[in-house]
Formats: sequence, structure tokens, C-alpha cells
Amino acid sequence: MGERRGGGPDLSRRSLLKTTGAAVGLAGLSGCVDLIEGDADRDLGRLAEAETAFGNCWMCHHACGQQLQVNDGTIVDISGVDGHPRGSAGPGTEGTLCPKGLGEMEKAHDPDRITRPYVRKDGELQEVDWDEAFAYTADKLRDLAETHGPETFLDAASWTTTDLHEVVWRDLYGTPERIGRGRHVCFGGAHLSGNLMGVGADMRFVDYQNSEYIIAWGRNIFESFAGQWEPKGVLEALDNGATLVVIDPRHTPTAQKADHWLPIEPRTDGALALAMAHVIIEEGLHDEEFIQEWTHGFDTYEEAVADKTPEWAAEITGIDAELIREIAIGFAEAAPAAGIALWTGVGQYAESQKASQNVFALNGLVGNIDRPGGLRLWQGPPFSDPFEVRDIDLPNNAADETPALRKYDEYADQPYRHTTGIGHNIVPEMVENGHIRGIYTHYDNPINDGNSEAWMNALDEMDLVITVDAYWSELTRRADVVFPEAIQLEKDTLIDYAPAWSAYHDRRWMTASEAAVEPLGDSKPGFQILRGIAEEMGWGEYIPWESEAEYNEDMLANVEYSFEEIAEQNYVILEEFGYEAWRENGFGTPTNAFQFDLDEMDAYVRSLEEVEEMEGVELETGPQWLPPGTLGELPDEEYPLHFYDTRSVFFAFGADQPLSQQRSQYAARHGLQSADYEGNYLTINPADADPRGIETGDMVTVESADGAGELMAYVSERTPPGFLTAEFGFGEGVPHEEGFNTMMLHTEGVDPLSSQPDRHIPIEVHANGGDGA
Ligand SMILES: Nc1nc2c(c(=O)[nH]1)N[C@H]1C(S)=C(S)[C@@H](COP(=O)(O)OP(=O)(O)OC[C@H]3O[C@@H](n4cnc5c(=O)[nH]c(N)nc54)[C@H](O)[C@@H]3O)O[C@H]1N2
Ligand SMILES: Nc1nc2c(c(=O)[nH]1)N[C@H]1C(S)=C(S)[C@@H](COP(=O)(O)OP(=O)(O)OC[C@H]3O[C@@H](n4cnc5c(=O)[nH]c(N)nc54)[C@H](O)[C@@H]3O)O[C@H]1N2
Ligand code: SF4
Ligand SMILES: [Mo]
Repeated sequence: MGERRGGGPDLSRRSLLKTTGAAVGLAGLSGCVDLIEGDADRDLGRLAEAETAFGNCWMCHHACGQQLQVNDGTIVDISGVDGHPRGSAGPGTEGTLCPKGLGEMEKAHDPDRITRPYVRKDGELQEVDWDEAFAYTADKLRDLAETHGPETFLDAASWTTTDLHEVVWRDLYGTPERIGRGRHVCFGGAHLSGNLMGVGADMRFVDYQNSEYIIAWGRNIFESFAGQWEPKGVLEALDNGATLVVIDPRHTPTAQKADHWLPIEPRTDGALALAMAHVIIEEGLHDEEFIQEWTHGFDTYEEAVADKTPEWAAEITGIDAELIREIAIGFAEAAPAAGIALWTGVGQYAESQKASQNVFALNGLVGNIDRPGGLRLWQGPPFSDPFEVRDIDLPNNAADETPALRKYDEYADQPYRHTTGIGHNIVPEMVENGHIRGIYTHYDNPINDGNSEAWMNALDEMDLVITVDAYWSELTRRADVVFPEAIQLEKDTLIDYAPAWSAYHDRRWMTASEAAVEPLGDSKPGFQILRGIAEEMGWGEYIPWESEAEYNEDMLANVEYSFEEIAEQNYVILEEFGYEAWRENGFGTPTNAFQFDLDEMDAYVRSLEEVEEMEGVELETGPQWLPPGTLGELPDEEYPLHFYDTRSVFFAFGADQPLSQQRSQYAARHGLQSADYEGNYLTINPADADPRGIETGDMVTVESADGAGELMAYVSERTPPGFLTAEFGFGEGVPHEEGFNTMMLHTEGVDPLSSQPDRHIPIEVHANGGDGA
């Protein structure tokens, strides 16, 4: 298909965009719009007098453009922005918002939000003014640094629009420890593989619109997307005749749209990938030239797959051998216009680093990397470093601090310390040992990411918990300082996303918005909170920007637009970037090639050796089949069922469950709106439900070796027998406490190579008796 839009008019201004680019694949989008357009409350009388403003949706942090009508300080209407890189299908197409995005209107005026700063005095959280909150925080921070050293403090900030928190905590305060979302709790195994192999951790989005063959591998793109451009891009490809393959144990909304649904046995992706490679090589469908010139370790790979026939994989994965052959050939024949979308499904189990290495290797094999329709190496806008623009010479106070995880013998049994540094699960133990004593969280609740019970105790034990949040929860109630943050619609936002995947497969772009309404109550933007802390700590000279808008302006020093100009039109499309960036840049690995074999990655090799010793298994640096249970737990007699967390289109993590509009749409989708229950549902196949006497609407108890809890059952054929799921972000520890925090089932399970919490948990489930509905 190639560059369908190449040579078209200059797409650099939105006014132009609106008049160009015929409605690309609009017909195909109708299905998507059904799914993603909710029903915002519109007050037509007030709308008539309203003013227009823009936003960049921050509900799931993927920045779809929002058009707002604001009347007298109240948002009265919210909708998408046409042609927006993240919220539309590209030039000339309709911009929409998903149900979460529409929910941000309710969030803007949500009376349950925290709107005043609090500090802990005499053991109680007490409302204070900002001056006192900043002074209290600075005192405590100084105290912690003097008594125990700044290396005992942990930066756990996520979803910020600037990197200011890293400057404040790492460079100025001097903490070397940082927990990151992607690397540590999101798709840790695959994040590590992508980095080690040379395609980077963030390159998981296919050049959908140009693709002829899309494999959603452990991805539910029609329910969990990185902005709505993703499902829209898939629909456009389908409209153009592309094939969609979904590899998922569950029959998801994405599987419903697929040409082939492969209901794989959980955690066996690695075997399927090796067998596909076996077929591709056998059929001579691999890209010899790419392999020769641009890869490392092909011999090892070839050897690893030599005996991995589709028949061998069929036994393991439960997928018919002929179908495996068909998919492998279809994928390779369509390549390079063939891509694999991969994220959490192959990123969150104990064997996930190896499994994802096997899957990523297929890209190198067929040579689809950064070629039209393949695995796109997206390129972000050329932002400047505001500190460089202002000639600010930042100290590097963390440079000489050894992270505690590497410093003490207690953690010699954590092999991932060589590759990813600190892991989420180990933090409670580090707190117990006195090696972590304080934490800063921002838009991040570690309690529902894994090891929940231990994390709650750890937060109690820490000397200093500073949290920047919007809701009360077991995190904020346990804090010593609670800073109420303004939401995205209440602040000046410049989205600092690189690489910038979007509906514009060959263009860089930027999106920005000015505050549409005043911050609710006394809340403040995160930028002002960090700046306030910094000033009080005596670091004011390093952060001279009065406002986030000013800081944003300096990020744009290299760009022809001012912050205001971008914000006025919500987004701008910048210059083109070509395919095959590796021809110029290589792959940034020690061999400068795409690496099938990771033998040159010293830190990884060290972790491998330690895991071999600890687990008594033999590990290869190249692609390798690790059966489930090699590094994680398997169902057994006592806990015979397999549990896994999922997402729903109504909730972003555990962040918007407090909004009643989201919960009622979620209940309605399950037909359970009349139940006196607003928690998450345990989805269970009739084959497991019937013998246990469980029906939809019953309250049930789920139990693992590590914990137990209650939630409502939802009986459905869409999940296979033996595989139970529930949405995460509910229950004890999170803002919406009804339902069950699924990570109460979890303590120690991780992928020892990446530290990713293992979310595949053996469980048993019992009917509670009585009718919850
Ligand atoms: N609505 C919504 N959208 C979101 C988010 C959200 O919270 N809500 N979060 C965003 C974030 S942070 C992320 S990381 C992405 C995640 O995006 P996805 O990775 O698409 O997330 P999930 O919907 O959890 O899909 C994972 C799928 O993997 C399947 N699966 C489970 N075990 C296995 C296995 O062993 N093998 C295979 N092949 N599949 C398996 C599950 O059944 C599930 O359908 O979504 C983003 N978008
Ligand atoms: N059990 C389980 N845990 C998971 C996953 C899973 O599938 N299952 N997925 C993982 C993945 S992929 C990811 S990326 C991470 C995401 O993890 P996070 O981004 O950390 O999301 P949450 O843990 O839900 O934390 C959201 C926090 O933000 C607060 N909040 C809500 N609105 C605002 C706001 O406007 N401003 C501020 N400052 N705070 C706000 C909420 O009150 C809550 O405390 O979760 C991971 N954790
Ligand atoms: S996908 Fe939905 S929640 Fe995420 S940014 Fe876009 S509109 Fe907001
Ligand atoms: Mo994530």
C-alpha cells in the first residue's frame, strides 16, 4: 500500500487538515464508533452560551484531543477533535472520545476529589494551606536525607507530562531509585526483550493503516488501546482487506473482529512463536537480506527452532498444527506489511521475557521492522530540554549513590537487579530492611500492582510518604503529605510523548491544550507542586519557570510553533519521517544489529546465570521454549484454576472507578445494573461455574495460596474453562473499595529476569451462598 498520503498538501495546520484527506475508511470506522462513543450529558441551554476550549485526554494518558464547551467555569460538553493524531483515524476523519474520555467531564467537577493539601500531625492527616504543606514536606525530606541518606527515597511518579520529577528527585535530591510503569509493572518481560533486542521498549504499535496482516498477540485492541487511533487503524486495515489474527485465551471484542482467533493455552506464546519461525524458515519465507545485513545470532535462532514443528507446538498451545502453519505462512507472505501488536498479554507472566523474545524474533525473521505495514519505529517531535535552553547547570546528586538493591547482600537473590534495577515486589522487603524509607507517588497507586498486603504494611512503616493524587484510598490515607492534583483539563498541557505512535504513520506531531477550567478547590498542577517543594528545599534557582506553560515554551525552542499556537488548535502535524531508520541509526545494541541472540548483553547474561543457579534450569541467551511453571506457579489440586487480570473500556487502571458514570456503564454491559453491587466481576466459564453452583450475580470467594476475597460472578462462554479473569483497580487499597483487589491474591511471583509481577495466579473459587443480585 505504501505511502498513501505522500505528496499530498501540506498537513501542518489543523485548518488545512479539516479540508484535506478525504474521509479515510470512514465506513469501516462505524463499528468502532459504536464501541467507543458513550453518552455525555449535554445541557443544550447552557451549551448555547458556552466557549470552546481544548483538552488532551489524560484518563488513560494517551492524549486523544478533546473539544470542550465551557459555560461560566463549568464544562457542559465534551467531544473529540477531528483529525487528531491519537483520537481519529488520521487526516479528515472524525475525532471521538472513548467512554473513559467522556468521563473526564464528570471528573472535572467530581465532589469526591481531594481538593486541599493535608499533612500528618499528631498521627492524623490534617488540612493545611500550601505554604505549610511545602514547608512540612521540605523539613521531612531534609530530615530523611540527613538521617538515612537520599538513596533511601523512592521516586514512583508516573503519568506526568514533564520529566520534572526526575530532575527534582534524582538530580537535586539525589535518589537513585525509581520505579517506572512500563519497565516494572506493565509489560516488564516484553519491555526488557524489546530493549535488549534493539527495537526499543516502546515500539509495540504496528503501522496499522498500511498493514496487510495484523497479529494482536495477547492484546485486546478494541477494549484497551493507546488512544483510539489504534482500533480505528485496525478497522481501516480490515476495510482494506487485511487479515486480523488474535492470540488470546479469551474471546475478546478484538477476537470478535478477527479472521482467526487462536485461543491459546495461557503462557505458551513462546512455543507458538518458535513453531511459526520453524514453518517460515522451512518454507523459505524469511528475509535473507535483512537477516544477513541487520541481525545478530540467526544461527542460534535457526538451531533453536529446528525441531519446533507445528505438531510439537499444537500439543503445548492447544492450537491446531495446520492453523499454526497457515498463520505463519500468511504472516510471512504479507511481510514486510505484516505486524505484531504485543503488550501485556505476553508481558506479565514469569516466563514472559523469554516468551516475548521468541515473539519479537519473528519481526527480525520476516524483516518487517520499520517498513510500511510492519513494526513501526515511531519518531517523536524534536523537543528541547528546557534546562539546556536556559543554561541551567543541574547537579547530578544521585550519580554517586548506589541503589540499595545493588548495594546490599539481602538482594543477591534478585537476578533482575542487573537489568531493570529495583522491582515492584521487592520494595516491601526493602522497607522492612530499612533500605527504603520514603516514597513519592504521583498518579500511581502501587497497592494494586502486586504484593498488595505487603505494600500496605510497607507504606505504614515508611518514614515519609508523599503522594500527589486526586482520590482517597489506602495509599493517600497512609500518606504523611497529600498534595491534591489538578486534572489535565485544569492545567496547561504539552504532551511529551516520544516515540509518538499515532494515526499519522509517517509524520511527527504535537498536541497541547491550555487549562479549560480552574483547578477544583485548592488543587494545583503537578508542575507547581514539584516547583513548590523545590523552592522550599532551596533549589528555586534550578526551576525558574513560573508556570508549566513557560516550561512548555522552552520545550518548543526547536519547533516553529509556540505553546499557545499549538494549544489554540489542539494539535499540529510536523515533518515527515521515513521508514527503515535502522539504515542510518542501526539498532543501538552492542552489535548494532537486531539481536535474536542476547549473548552480547552482559547484564542480561549475569541475570540468566543467576536464575539458572537459583531455579536449577538451563537457560539460553537465544530464543528458547520455557514451559509454564519453569519460573512461575502452575494450577494444582488445591488451586486448580488459572486467574488473570484484565481491563475494560470503561476504566483506566484503578484511576476512574470513583466515577459513578463509569461504573454504571460497566454494570450495564454485564446486565447487572440492578444488582446492589458496584465492584468488579469474576468472569468464569459455565464448565467451572456449574459444578460449583455459581451463577451470574452470585457473590463468590476467590482464593489463592496467598490471599482471598469476595466479588460478584459473571458466567460467560467468552472465557475458556479453567481460565478466570476480573478487571483490576477495585477493592481494598484503591479509591473505589467495592469489589476485590485482585492483587490480594499475589505476593512473590515475578519474572526473575525482568521483575514483572506474575499476574497468572492459581486459584480456587467458592460460591458464598445467598444471592448478590
Ligand atoms: N480501557 C483501557 N485501556 C487501556 C488501559 C486501561 O486500563 N483501560 N491501560 C493502558 C495500558 S497501561 C496498557 S499496558 C494497555 C494494555 O493493552 P493490552 O495488552 O491490550 O491489555 P489487555 O486488555 O489486558 O489485554 C491483554 C490480553 O491478554 C490476554 N492474555 C492473558 N494471558 C495470556 C497469555 O498467556 N497469552 C496470550 N497470548 N494472551 C493472554 C488476556 O485475556 C487479555 O485479553 O492498555 C492501555 N489501554
Ligand atoms: N492488578 C493489576 N495491576 C496492574 C495491571 C494489571 O493488569 N493488573 N496493569 C499494570 C499496568 S499495565 C500499568 S501501566 C499500571 C498503571 O498503574 P497506575 O498508573 O499506577 O494506576 P493506578 O495504580 O490505578 O493508580 C492510579 C492512581 O492515580 C490516582 N489518580 C486518579 N486521577 C488522578 C489525577 O487526575 N491526578 C493524580 N495525580 N492522581 C490521580 C488514583 O487515585 C490512584 O491512586 O498498573 C499496573 N498494575
Ligand atoms: S483512549 Fe479514551 S481514555 Fe485514552 S486518551 Fe483517548 S479518549 Fe482518553
Ligand atoms: Mo500499562
